[in-house]
Amino acid sequence: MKFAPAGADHVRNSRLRSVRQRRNRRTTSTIGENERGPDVACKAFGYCERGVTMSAIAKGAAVPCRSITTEEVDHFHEFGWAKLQRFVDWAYVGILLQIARERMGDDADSNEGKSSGTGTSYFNALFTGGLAHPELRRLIEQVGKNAKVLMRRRSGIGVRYYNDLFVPKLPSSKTSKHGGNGPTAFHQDFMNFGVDRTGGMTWWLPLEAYGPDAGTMCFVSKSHRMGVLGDFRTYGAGDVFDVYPELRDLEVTAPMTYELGDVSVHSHLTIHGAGANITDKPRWAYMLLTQPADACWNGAPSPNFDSSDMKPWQLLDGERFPMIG
Ligand SMILES: O=C(O)CCC(=O)C(=O)O
Repeated sequence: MKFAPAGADHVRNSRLRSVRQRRNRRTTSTIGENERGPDVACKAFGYCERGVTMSAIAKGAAVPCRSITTEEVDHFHEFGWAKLQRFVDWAYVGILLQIARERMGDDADSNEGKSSGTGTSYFNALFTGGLAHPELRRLIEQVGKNAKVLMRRRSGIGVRYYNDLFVPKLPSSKTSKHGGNGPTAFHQDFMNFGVDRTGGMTWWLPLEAYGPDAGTMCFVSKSHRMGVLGDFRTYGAGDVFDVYPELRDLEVTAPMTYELGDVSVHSHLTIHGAGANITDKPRWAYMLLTQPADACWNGAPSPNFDSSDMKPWQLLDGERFPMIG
């Protein structure tokens, strides 16, 4: 699927330049934490300024993604992860890729900032602010409904938005401004998120078809049953297998092959990793993270949200963490 007509690179580049210039003119306070809400975020992320994105959206499909099946739910609970084939509509995948390129450049390395708190060699992470984008929000809410089904809480507890990010992995053969051009060491996400309970999950959407050469996800099946295994920053030069060799008794999947629209979803307790991207192009991906609706802040600072006005054990709620399922 093509979203930029042939020969339109200069148009895209000049658009990227003008978005950058506009962003440079803003002071930090104009997009600061005091100003919240979709309109402010929409301005901050520049979505309202991008007519081309909106016209691509207008051509998009009515339903961003399909519903998860019972077999997929069972697989997720058994193994801690599931691959959902043809889950997202191709038009939406294209929209995401276009937005990602506009924000990060065609090389996925031309963004001005890097979202903190992410492994520097893993990917060049940039928070997307998707709640502020009407069409992305539709995808987020549709995924949220599926996340509730997938979480399968007997009390019927729903799901909240936690974060969404672009996570391109840059080619390992090239130098990069933002890092993000190495392998993703095997790790568990849970300790990174400042929450008091499990049920969180990451929906990982590749924005093109990719195989192992691009550095795709691998999962340690059933590792979600092994409890909390520490934060990856404490492993030094090694990974979670060095600290918990018993994980070697479990099956590690081969790196996934994703066709366009395929997605994987993993529990925040599931150990996962990815190889380096040995192709000469960025491996574009988008991640949406969800949490159970009753998740509370555990009091530990998290690089994923601003807790300066929060009290330990308060519910993660409000506009920052809206219900999506
Ligand atoms: O994109 C990757 O390589 C890894 C993603 C990841 O580590 C995560 O979903 O927590």
